[in-house]
Amino acid sequence: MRCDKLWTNARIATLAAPGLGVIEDGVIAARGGRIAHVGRAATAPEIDAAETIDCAGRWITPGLIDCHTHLIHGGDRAREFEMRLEGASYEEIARAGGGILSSMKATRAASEDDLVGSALPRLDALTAEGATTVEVKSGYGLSTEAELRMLRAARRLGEARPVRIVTSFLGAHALPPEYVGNTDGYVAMLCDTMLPAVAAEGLADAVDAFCEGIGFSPDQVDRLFTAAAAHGLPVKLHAEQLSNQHGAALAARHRALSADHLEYLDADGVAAMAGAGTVATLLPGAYYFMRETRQPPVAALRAAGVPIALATDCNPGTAPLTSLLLVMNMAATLFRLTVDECLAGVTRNAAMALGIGGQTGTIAVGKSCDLAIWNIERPAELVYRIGFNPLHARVWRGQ
Ligand code: DI6
Ligand code: FE
Repeated sequence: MRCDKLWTNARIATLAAPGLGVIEDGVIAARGGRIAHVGRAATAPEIDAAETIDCAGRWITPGLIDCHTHLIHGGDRAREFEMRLEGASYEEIARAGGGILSSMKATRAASEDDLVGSALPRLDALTAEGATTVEVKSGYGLSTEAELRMLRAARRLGEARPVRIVTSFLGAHALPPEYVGNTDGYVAMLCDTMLPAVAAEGLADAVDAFCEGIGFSPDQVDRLFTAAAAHGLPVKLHAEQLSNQHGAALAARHRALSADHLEYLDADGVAAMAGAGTVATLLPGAYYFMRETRQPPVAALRAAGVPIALATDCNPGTAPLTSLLLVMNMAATLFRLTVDECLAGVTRNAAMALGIGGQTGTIAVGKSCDLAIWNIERPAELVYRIGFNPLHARVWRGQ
């Protein structure tokens, strides 16, 4: 067979079979940006490659996927972090005009170029650790014009760098000041004006919301999700982060791609997610940064066969984090995920959480040739080390 590129002498964690789907002494061939062959060298067909890369025994995993970020935002909240260290709570800061609303002000004041420019270093930090797909949410604009600007900036990230950007419209992130006392009015505007404008420009790949006592109620989210379906857009939800609003079950009723956070998820929510094939996206960086103590029900998710994804939640308020390697270590240390679960969480299951499991997330014939090549002796090292980056090379769409 003919191909563009051939990687030889590799140890491969394909994530395409139970466990890590390991192939010792493996080869991967790419043609037209897709994987044309993967398997053991001993049983490989004759391959005529334009370029051959000897991996010298290095490990190859699927390119990593960060399936939940708020990468685009104006400003930062380092001062609020200091206030929290001095004893103020997240809620107190929010009530004093800080929190999501302070990021909203900075985001509204930023041009599209500003938003792209400030997000690129964060994106570069993720890709420097092998990320080949990154989800980016809106949600700090909270007006039609500013939400569109955020999503256009997000799309531009994917033109500025060799990485797949998947966008989520998170207009239902917080109540903007213009609608104080009128949350239902804001939700109606989301459904009738903002979402149609976003959909008309093709700026969102999914619709997300923050279902919480301090966010939007299940009823309000239900209205938004019904409108999303009318536009043919899949949904996902920030659910059960600070309290149990039964948001995950609501998300499952709407066949959500994922429900995210889930510290307060109950047994009914787990069962609903299992029944709907909704991925559980855990965000240990936010749990750590907010010094949460309530753990997501990992054992129940496992027992029910709910796929678990992991992501940074990169955002200025609760997770100023741009390392999927650190996320894996946190998931193992704080939530007791296994090494295999951590790796599946930032590859195969993260792709499912974005609805692109058929395109990427495992090393299998026909998928996009998205790879991370590592200077490690065993996969556990990717989860074990803290603050050390063993990436040797990153391949996106065969390049
Ligand atoms: N949950 C979170 O933890 C973040 N957003 C959300 O819906 C917080 C975002 C922020 O504080 O800026
Ligand atoms: Fe989030």
